[in-house]
Amino acid sequence: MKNRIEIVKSDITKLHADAIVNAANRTLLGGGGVDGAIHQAAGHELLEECKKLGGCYTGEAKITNGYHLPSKYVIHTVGPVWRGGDKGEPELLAKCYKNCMLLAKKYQIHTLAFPSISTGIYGYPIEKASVIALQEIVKFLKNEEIPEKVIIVCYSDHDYQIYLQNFNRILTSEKN
Ligand code: AR6
Repeated sequence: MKNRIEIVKSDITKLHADAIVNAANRTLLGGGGVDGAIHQAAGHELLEECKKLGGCYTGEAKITNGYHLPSKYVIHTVGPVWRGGDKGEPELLAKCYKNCMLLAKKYQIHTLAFPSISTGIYGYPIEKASVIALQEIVKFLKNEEIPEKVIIVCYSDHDYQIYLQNFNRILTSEKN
């Protein structure tokens, strides 16, 4: 598992992966944060394609081309807004990761890069969200060969350290 998951500190729009994931909103028509950065780097063609998709429910995912991005595809998913944690947020966040990986499998995407979904504007606490993200990715990769590799892209050093610590914790607990 250790060689199929990589945690990096980077700007996801610069990444050369087969697909990058966008933490979008239900309109799929762009926004701030990583969504804004992806639309800006991909160019207006991405918005044109997104307009045809009819939005996306929270926890679901839809795929488009990557246009001017170094990645071939963008998988758009809509994370839950944090409302205290007892409004289904953990299940919805887990669904985001799972549905993105199911699309990656369908499209034979070998390298898939995720940002930290919901932990920016949507306010999901990073400590809790990172555990869900990692557990869901580990669970999926255990049963599937594609995607071969998942890259988790952290934007801040703080987030990077939390993901690394929790990843090591999960790997250690798996060995025992
Ligand atoms: N590369 C990698 N990660 C990034 C980048 C980047 N270029 N830019 C920001 N992040 P957010 P959300 C990190 O707010 O919480 C949008 O308006 C950021 O530091 O982008 O799911 C959408 O349209 C944070 O760790 O997404 C929605 O309305 C993570 O990406 C709403 O925000 C997610 O933060 C979605 O909110």
